[in-house]
Amino acid sequence: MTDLAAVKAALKTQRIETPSWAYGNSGTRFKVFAQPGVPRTPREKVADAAKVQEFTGVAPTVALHIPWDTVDDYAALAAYAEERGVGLGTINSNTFQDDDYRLGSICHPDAAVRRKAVAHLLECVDIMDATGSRDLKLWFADGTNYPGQDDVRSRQDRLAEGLAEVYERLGDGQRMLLEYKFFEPAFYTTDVPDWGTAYAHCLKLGPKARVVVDTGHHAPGTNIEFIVATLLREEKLGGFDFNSRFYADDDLMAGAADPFQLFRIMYEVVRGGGFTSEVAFMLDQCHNIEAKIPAIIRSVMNVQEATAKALLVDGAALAETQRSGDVLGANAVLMDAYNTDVRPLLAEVRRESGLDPDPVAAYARSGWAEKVVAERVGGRQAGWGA
Ligand code: PSV
Ligand code: MN
Repeated sequence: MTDLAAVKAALKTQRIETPSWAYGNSGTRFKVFAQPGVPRTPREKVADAAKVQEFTGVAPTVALHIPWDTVDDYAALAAYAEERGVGLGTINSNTFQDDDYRLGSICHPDAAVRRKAVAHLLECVDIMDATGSRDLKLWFADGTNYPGQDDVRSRQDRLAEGLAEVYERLGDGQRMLLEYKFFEPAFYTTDVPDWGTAYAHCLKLGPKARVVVDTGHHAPGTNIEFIVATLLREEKLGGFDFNSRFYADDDLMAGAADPFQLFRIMYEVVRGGGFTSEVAFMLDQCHNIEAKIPAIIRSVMNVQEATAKALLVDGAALAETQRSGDVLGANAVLMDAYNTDVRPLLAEVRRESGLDPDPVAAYARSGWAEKVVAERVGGRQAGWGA
């Protein structure tokens, strides 16, 4: 028997961070589609993120991406966010959109380029000081396209050296989250391709360095929940970038492609004691063809649904079936939780939190979409500018 009151209480403490770039225009390498009403400034992105928070109640922070969200005064941006009812969250670095980075950033063969990349990362920590952000999220596009192009081992040495310099700069309470991705944009070797590489670097760096699992960054068929369980056990799971994939790094809505996988991941999180603020639950998505704010609200709800199901797993019954070697019984305990329709439970949780039970409908009724389409005219819409 699961304690419903405890499940509800846990769901009320959940926090899911949304990414500023998900509010801007995005696309593929073939085309970035513009949508009316899309933010033109970091403030407008923050205003949209505040709407997601207003209707879901569990998305109180928005992650920034530097330089896409560069402003003159970060304290002022933080104050504006607070006024709107959200906070500024993780700072994401960008060492992949400059011509100098053609052969890599902190792994580049030229020390001058490496210095430039490290300087950017240090600047991101300065920004964290100003915004009060806890986490610096690092994803490196570094790698090679052809065998022999560069020395794979030396690139690891350069990576370690660059990371160590940034690690030293972290203040009390600040963390470095190292993200891995198995390929793209590099097609032969990637310098941080998997959790093992990220873990090895984080382990050497120290307790402030942790691994971030982007659910879209694995080869097809990878058992992501096993990685999650292992990283949690090693106290090295820093957070998630949730999104869905059918093929590669598709950046679709979390829980859209494989809700069962998301449930299995959340089960390991709950099981491993990771359902705490120590693990950052973030979205990393792009809404290329669908309306952005409702898609982000839907994604937040999908994560909530997977979490609710994970919390509903009857731990005692599972332990007993596992202990007695009851293979089918154990599987049934897990599937019972997964097959539960948790939408009424979440509607209740929302009602009890003073929210509309249907965040998507409430947002649609709010008129925000029409308002921003009318008001955000002129200027240059935000986009990832690929
Ligand atoms: C690129 O794959 C990526 O999606 C990474 O996952 C980062 O987290 C994100 O871009 C923002 O830089
Ligand atoms: Mn990511």
